[in-house]
Amino acid sequence: MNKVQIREFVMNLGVDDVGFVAAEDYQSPRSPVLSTLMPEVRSLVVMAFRELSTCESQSPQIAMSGRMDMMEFSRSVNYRVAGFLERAGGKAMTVPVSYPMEMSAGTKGSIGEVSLRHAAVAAGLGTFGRHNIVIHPKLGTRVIFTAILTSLELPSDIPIADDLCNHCDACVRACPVDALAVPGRTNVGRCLGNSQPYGIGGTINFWSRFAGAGGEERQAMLRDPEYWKLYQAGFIGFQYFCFNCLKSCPVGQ
Ligand code: B12
Repeated sequence: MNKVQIREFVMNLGVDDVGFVAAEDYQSPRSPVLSTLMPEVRSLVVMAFRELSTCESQSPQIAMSGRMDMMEFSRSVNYRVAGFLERAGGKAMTVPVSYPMEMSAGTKGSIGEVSLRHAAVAAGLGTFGRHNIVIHPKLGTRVIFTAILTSLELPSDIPIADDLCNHCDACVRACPVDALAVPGRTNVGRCLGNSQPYGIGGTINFWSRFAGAGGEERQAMLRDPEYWKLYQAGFIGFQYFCFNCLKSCPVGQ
């Protein structure tokens, strides 16, 4: 099984782009070592999915629904590509868009098992932009990644040497909480508070107040839209209320 055959299979599924990285060329200092996830890993197949125009909607419901459509498609693609690699004699393990993630005080729920940005850059699928996310040469910033870890030996694609960011700072200005003020470092706390108001922080805050509230106040809290939004986020998974740095980027649009 070679890269050309895998590429053909992946692209025929409707994926927007695919790249390859030998395990030794994947470097993400803060992420787990790949062999702790899969001792036999030799390479990664990294796939790029175009984010729909839904990300432009003022309605957070429509915006997140488009992301969920893409995530559902990417899960099915991950499973099918992993099956293809396993039928070819390799072992394969899928890496999701974002969750499940390790949730602990140590990582604060902000470190994935595999850093898909680092994998994408190493696979020649893009370069880091001023917004600290990856810009793809054709799709621009409107791109989401998944990956498959495999025991098949696949050589790395050539990383992109050009800087794909035009340094217009549109993303910096578009961030409502100034989380991109320092180049090369997203202020995670600020970004999280704004983009996932009903995530772990919002949930802890709500239930802490609930624990200290009296009977009537509790009744009122459960009838408040704040609780209804927490309830919805609870079964949706991570629910993003901000796509600004992604949608404001003019590259490729
Ligand atoms: C946790 C997480 C978050 C957290 C924390 C982010 C963080 N610190 O990494 C929060 C909630 C803040 C977040 C926000 C967003 N996220 Co997010 N997130 C993730 C997730 C699940 C894990 C990231 C991780 O492991 N980080 C920990 C380590 C790897 O990061 P780090 O080393 O601290 O970060 C370094 C890089 O940014 C790097 N870096 C920055 N610039 C440069 C330049 C060069 C040259 C180099 C080499 C490195 C480099 O250095 C940073 C500091 O060390 C990934 C999915 C995944 N499994 O990778 C998606 C992911 C990174 N998120 C993504 C997106 C789209 C978003 C948001 C736009 C939200 C949204 N609506 O979707 C915002 C963007 C915020 C921003 N502009 O930074 C996409 C990015 C796609 C892309 N085009 O790059 C990913 C890859 C999901 C996916 N499957 O595609 N995210």
